[in-house]
Amino acid sequence: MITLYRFGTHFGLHDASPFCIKAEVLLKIAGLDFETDLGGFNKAPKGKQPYISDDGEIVADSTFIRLHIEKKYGFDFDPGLDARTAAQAWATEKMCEDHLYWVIVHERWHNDKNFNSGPRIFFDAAPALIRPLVTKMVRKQVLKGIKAHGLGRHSDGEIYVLAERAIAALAGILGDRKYIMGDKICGADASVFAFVDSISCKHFETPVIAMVERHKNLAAYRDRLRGEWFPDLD
Ligand SMILES: N[C@@H](CCC(=O)N[C@@H](CS)C(=O)NCC(=O)O)C(=O)O
Repeated sequence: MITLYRFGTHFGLHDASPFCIKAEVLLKIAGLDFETDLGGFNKAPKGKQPYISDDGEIVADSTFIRLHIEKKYGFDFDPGLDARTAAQAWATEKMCEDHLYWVIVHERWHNDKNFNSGPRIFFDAAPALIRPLVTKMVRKQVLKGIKAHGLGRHSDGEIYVLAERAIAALAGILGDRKYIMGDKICGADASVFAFVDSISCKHFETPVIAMVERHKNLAAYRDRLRGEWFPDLD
């Protein structure tokens, strides 16, 4: 049996973490049975979620989860894609994960209003006496991480310029296709869906939402895939 360790449903998203949404969608695309555990963060081998336990074998990181599924179950996440399209699929998902991800983190953790209505809830379980200190410390660490990546060194305006280009690139790649690389679903769809859904989450106040909504094809793709994979969400 496979157990997927993730954070949980928050902010109207299937998971607060786009990587956890991606991992779950990968398991669903592959048609594997799995159960979910929302209490495994303190045992996460890389200090991050998602990770899975597959009959006791621990695999951490959404991309290594994909590689594990490919290897152990012989599942092809790039069905029928030629080498160039498969390469584009990989580059597209990594743009989401290594670039757009940091826009999401910035919008949720840097902006006070969004932080207070969002990530602050992660600290509700901390003892009241130390909660403010822990919250402040972790927030500071996360903001340091955005700076270390590089995105956090830009002004808000500059970050939005970059976000807009990346979102336009996704919409351009999608065009009038059903899925990101064609008429068949592929591994990159798990990532593109997860990041587009997360970055346009209406729980938060950010101009990035309008950037997604302007691209009717991308917004429709997000809504359709959300309905397919997470029909129980609002
Ligand atoms: N490369 C990892 C990234 C996972 C990741 O960044 N997870 C974040 C949530 S979005 C996390 O667990 N953060 C907790 C922490 O850093 O303390 C993957 O693809 O799974």
